Amino acid sequence: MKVSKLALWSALLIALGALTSCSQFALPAPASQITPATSAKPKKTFKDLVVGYAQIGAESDWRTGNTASVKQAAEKLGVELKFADGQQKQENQIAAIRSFIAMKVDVIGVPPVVETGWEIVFKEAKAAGIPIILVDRRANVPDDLYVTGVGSDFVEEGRNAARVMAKLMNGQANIVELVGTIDSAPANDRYKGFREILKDYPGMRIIDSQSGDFTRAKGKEVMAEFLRKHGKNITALFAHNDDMAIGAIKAIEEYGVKPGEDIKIVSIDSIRAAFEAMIAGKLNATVECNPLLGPDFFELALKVVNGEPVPKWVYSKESVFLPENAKDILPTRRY
Ligand code: GYE
Repeated sequence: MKVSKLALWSALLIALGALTSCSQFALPAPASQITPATSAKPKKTFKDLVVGYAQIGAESDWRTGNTASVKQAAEKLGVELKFADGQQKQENQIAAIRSFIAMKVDVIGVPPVVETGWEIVFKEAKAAGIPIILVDRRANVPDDLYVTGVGSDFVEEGRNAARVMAKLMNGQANIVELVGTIDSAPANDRYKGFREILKDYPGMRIIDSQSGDFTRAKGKEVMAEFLRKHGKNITALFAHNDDMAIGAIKAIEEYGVKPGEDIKIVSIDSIRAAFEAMIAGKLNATVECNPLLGPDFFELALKVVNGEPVPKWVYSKESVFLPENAKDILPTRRY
C-alpha cells in the first residue's frame, strides 16, 4: 500500500501530539504543590519523643516488672516518659489517657485493665492525631483505633498450662481455677486456652473456677473458699498468675495439706517468687509470660512517629519452667 506524504506527516503530528500530552501528565507538579526531598521532615530520634504510659497499677510482681522495664528503657533511650498509675481502675487509665492527649504527647502506651470500654477515649486520641500502642493486654476495639501492640499470646499460655498439668496429673484431676481480673484479656484467653487442651482429657475436670483478680491476697482468700467447699477433693490448682498461686499456697498450708504434693499447682508469669516456690517444692510448673516490654514498646513508638511500617502485634517468645532446673535459672530471672 502506498502512503502519501501528507498522510505520513499527519501521522507524525498526531504521534507528537500524543507524546507531548503524555509528557504533560508525567510532568512533576508545580513546586508549590510538592514537598521537595530536601525539606522532608527529619526522622525523629528517641530523644525527641514524649510518651505517655497509662499503667494498670501494681497488682502483681509481673506488673512491677513491667513498670520497671518501661521506666528503665525510657531512661536508657532518653525518651521523655509521662507515667500514670491507674491503681487497677479503668476510669483512672482513661483519665490518664485524656491528660496525655491534653499534653500533646507523641504516643500513648496502655495495657488495658479490661477488654471493653475503650472506644470513646481511643477515638479522642485518634482525633487528636496521637497514636495508641497497646502494651501487654488487648482491647476490644476496631483495628483503626490502635496502631500496633506488643505482648504475649495468652491463649497459648493457657494451653501450655493445661499440657503441663495433664502430664503432672497423668490425665486425672479435680482442678480448681483461680481466674485473673474479670474481662481482662489474659484472664479470658488463659481460661479459653486451658479448656481447649482439657477437651482431650476426660479425666481432667474443672470443679470450680473463680476470679482472684491477679493478686496474692485474693488468691489466698478464694483458695480458702475452694477448700471449704471441696476439701480434699481438690487435687490440682491452675492459677492464672504466680501471685495468686503464692497466695493460694498459704491457704493450702493453713488448711493442712501440702501444696505441690497433695495439690499440684501450675501458674503463669515465671516471677522470681515462683522459682523460689518451685525450689521449696510447693509449685509444680510456671508458664512464662514476659513483662519486659519497655524496649520493644519504645522501638515501636519511634517507628510509628516516623511513619515506618509496624506489625499489628509483636508477640513475646516464652517457655515453661519446671522445678528440676529452677535453682539454676533463678539467678538469671529479672522479674
Ligand atoms: O499475668 C499478671 C498481671 O497482663 C499478662 O497481668 C499480664 C498479667 C499477668 O497482673 O500477673
